[in-house]
Amino acid sequence: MQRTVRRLKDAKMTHILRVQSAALKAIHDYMYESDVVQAMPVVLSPETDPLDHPHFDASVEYYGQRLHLTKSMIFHKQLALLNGGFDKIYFMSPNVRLEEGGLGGTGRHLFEFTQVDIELKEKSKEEFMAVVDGMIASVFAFVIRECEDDLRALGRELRVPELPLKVYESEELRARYGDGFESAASLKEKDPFWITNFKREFYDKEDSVRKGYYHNYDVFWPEGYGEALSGGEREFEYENIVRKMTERKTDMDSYRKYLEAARGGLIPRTVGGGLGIERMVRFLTGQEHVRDVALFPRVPGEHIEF
Ligand code: ASN
Repeated sequence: MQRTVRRLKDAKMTHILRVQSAALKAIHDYMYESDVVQAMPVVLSPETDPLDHPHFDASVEYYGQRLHLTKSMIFHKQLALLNGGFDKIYFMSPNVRLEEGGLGGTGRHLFEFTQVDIELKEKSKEEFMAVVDGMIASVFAFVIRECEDDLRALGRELRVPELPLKVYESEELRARYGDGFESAASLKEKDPFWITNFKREFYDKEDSVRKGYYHNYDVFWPEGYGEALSGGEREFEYENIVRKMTERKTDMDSYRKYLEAARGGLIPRTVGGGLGIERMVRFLTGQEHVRDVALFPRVPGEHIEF
C-alpha cells in the first residue's frame, strides 16, 4: 500500500489534478457552447468495440447474458444519434482494455482509462476535425491561463497551437520516416497534429472507389508523446459492414443487435473519435508515463495495488 499512499500524498499530484480539472472544465464548456450534447456512459454491454488487436476477455455472465466491459462506446455513440433533436453527442467514457503487458512500457497505455468520445451526425471528416481543433485549442488556452502556478511548479511550458492543426497523410509520413512514422512525426512536431488514413476497425469508413483508403484519422501530441485521439467516418451500410467484418474474421454472432440495426437502416451516417483524458493530462503536465497522472493507475501487465 506504500506506493499508493506516497502517490496520493505527493505534492506533484496536486498540480496534476488541478491541470486535469481545468482541462475537463474547458472541454465541457467548449462542448456546451458548440451544442454537443453530453450523455452518460455505459460500462457493461452485450456488444462493444472489437478492438482489432490482442487483448484478454473482460466480460461477465449476468442472468444468462454475457456482458462486456466497454472497450469504446462506438456503437452506442452511433445509435445515440438516432434522436432527431440533436446531431452532436459526447460521453466521458471509462474504457477497460485488457491489453498485453508489453504495452506497459509505452508510457501511453493504461488498461483502464477515460476518453471523451464524440460523434457527429451528417457531418464530414473536415467538420469533425475542426470541432476537435477548437476543443484542443480551448483546453490549452484555459489551462495556460488558469494553471500558471501549477505549470511552473511542474516545469512545464505550453503554447496554444495555431489552428487549423497540421494534417499529414499516413502514406506521406511512411515514405518520409518508414514504419515508425507515428513516433518519428510526434518527436519532430511542436504542436498537436493529425495523421489521416489508417487501416483499422471494420466500422471505420473505407473509400468506395479507392480500396484501402480509409476516411479516418488520429491526433498526435508532439514532443514524442504520441497518439491522442483516434476516430473516423463510419461505415453505416449493412453490406459494407458485413464485408469488412468478413475481411477481418470478426465473429458476427457477437454483433447481432448492431447488425440487425444496420440491416434495418438504423445506423445514422456519422463521424467521430475519442480522445484519451489521461494521455492529454500527461502531455499538458509533461509527465513521463500516463501512470504518473493517475491516482490509481492500471498499467498493462502490472498488478494493481489498490
Ligand atoms: N473512440 C474511437 C472512435 O470513436 C474508437 C476507439 O476508441 N478505438 O473511433
